[in-house]
Amino acid sequence: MSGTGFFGDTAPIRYEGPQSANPLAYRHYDRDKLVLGKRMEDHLRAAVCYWHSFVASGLDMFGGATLARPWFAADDMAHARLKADVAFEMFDILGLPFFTFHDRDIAPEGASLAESNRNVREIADVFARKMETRKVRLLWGTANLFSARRYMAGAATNPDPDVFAYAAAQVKNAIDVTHRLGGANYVLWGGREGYETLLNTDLKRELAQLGRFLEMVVEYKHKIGFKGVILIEPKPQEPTKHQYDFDVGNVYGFLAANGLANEVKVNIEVGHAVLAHHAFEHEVSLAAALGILGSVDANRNDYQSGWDTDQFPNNAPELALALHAILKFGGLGAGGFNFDAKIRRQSLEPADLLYGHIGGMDTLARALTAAAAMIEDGALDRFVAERYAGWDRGEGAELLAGRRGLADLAARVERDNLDPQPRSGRQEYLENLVNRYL
Ligand code: XLS
Ligand code: NI
Ligand code: NI
Repeated sequence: MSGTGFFGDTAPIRYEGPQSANPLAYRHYDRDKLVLGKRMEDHLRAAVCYWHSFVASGLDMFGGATLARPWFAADDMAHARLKADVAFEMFDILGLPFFTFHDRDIAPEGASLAESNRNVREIADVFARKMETRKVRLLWGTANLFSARRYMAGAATNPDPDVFAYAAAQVKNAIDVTHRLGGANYVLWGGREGYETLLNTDLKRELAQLGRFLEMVVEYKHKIGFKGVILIEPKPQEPTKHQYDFDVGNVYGFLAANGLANEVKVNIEVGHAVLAHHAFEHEVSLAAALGILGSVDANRNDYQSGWDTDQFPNNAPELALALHAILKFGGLGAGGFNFDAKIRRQSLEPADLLYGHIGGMDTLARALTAAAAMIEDGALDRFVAERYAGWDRGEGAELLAGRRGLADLAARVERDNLDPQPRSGRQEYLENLVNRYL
């Protein structure tokens, strides 16, 4: 036993293959295995998130904390350091290449924002020292602009410009820290950027405020030379009734309206797609088509509950189509798969944190393998390519290029007595085909 002893004498998790019955081994995640010529680790770029693993206490609407953690004893810097020690011990055990955090996850709030920001920077120094001797890197940092009472009516979209200013000061510090730690991205999730009722809300103003805030973030990123990607994380509701960053399509419209579609991408969360009544692969494919696919928050939702249950992914067939879309797009680039997932409140043991991540990794690895088989076989992509082949040549291509107008088409259809014949979409055939790769 070494370090804090929180995980006892647990050795680093290794790949043991699908036959292994060891619950503390990867059965499918084989980090160096080449998939389509690239290491699994480099495809998935998986991250442990700080908030669910080291901050969440098991509390829900009907009951308090269930998880006992030594660093919950006091909300001070000493306990924040202990929390960091345990976090890095878990990164070592899991051997995943990245982590993510909110400013408020890592350090206690002080008596003023200056003190809070100082606390965050101090723990970031602790991280930086730990990262010197390790391979683990920061996938993204973010600021918590939703928990504190001051943000109850929004951060950037607050009716009070002082709250906007306070949020800006908090975000500046979080970007500085992310930059200093070499973060690959910076995330903005607008948990309170929305409204409860139009009776007290000036929606048009709030949208303008949100646009200006984002513009300031992009300006600042360039000013300090931060090379990471700015990501918006869409979510339709919860905590607010109506959230402005509803889904990928909404975020794209907002970015385009503010001239930021080339500057900002999206971090798509599986459970948020579900809350927006979309399939996850729809959100991924739409973002890829619009050129704003950035990163993924990997989790799953309970389909009956109607809220964001943030469970670890454990259904590979369900994720395979999204992985297929990501592979077709050429991968996530600077993005990755962040486990925005928490163990259940009855999962009391430290090992439960490991089981959640191990299962999540194996699920992603299986989905990746199936998606790679889809790509290698090519039958799915060929079917779609053939279905649209008419647009690649002749009049289809001329049309898209803008060289035909309504009158030209009307003349041709009448002249040739055109009578298009529908062709089967073959959904069942394709569904069966997908099942062969799983
Ligand atoms: C909440 C969001 C949050 C973001 C980071 O639903 O998923 O955890 O990922 O602020
Ligand atoms: Ni998330
Ligand atoms: Ni979420």
